[in-house]
Amino acid sequence: MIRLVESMVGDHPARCVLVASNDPGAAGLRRAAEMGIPTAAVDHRAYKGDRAAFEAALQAELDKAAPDILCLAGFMRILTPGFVAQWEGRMLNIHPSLLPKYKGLHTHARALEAGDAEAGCTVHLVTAALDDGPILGQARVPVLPGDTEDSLAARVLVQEHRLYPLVLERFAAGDLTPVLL
Ligand code: NHR
Repeated sequence: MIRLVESMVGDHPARCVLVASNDPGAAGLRRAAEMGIPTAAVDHRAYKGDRAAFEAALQAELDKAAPDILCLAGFMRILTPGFVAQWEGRMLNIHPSLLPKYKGLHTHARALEAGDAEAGCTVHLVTAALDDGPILGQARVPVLPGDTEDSLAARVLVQEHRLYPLVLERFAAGDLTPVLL
């Protein structure tokens, strides 16, 4: 969850004001806390399939932190149209495929199964339709002989860590033209 700042501090126009997860054991919560960044854990399992109730609890945490931009990363709960509408145009996701290829789950297995020569990741705006929003950036990697799901995922992850901050930097400055790595 990101807040824009009036003037650049360091080398990035955005500041992280909250790290939130549906998994109380997520490593990112611990790392954020170590860095002094506020955290929130909203465990979806407590809401037993009631997505709207889960999202209301999440929204309450977001209201407290008042971010300008949400960045989903490894967030695996499909969001309802009502929640998406609250944040539309201000919510980004990074997805581990070269969209529009392989929306949804098991992207690396599907790329290997198809015999693709290239894989990668995409940052896109989140809309009600899954992995379907406007593309803000993509990074490509080769698929190598002998690749497994894990080896390909690891190669893509290196690029995810390059791509997301770059896209966010441009998005925060109002630039929606795609970043291609
Ligand atoms: N919500 C909306 N409305 N639109 C998008 O584009 C979204 C979204 C929520 C998450 C991330 C996406 C990904 O990058 C994302 C994009 C979860 C699933 C899924 O099927 C699919 C895509 C993504 C995230 N989730 C199952 C569910 O029932 C649970 C799967 C599991 O727990 O393993 O929510 O990959």
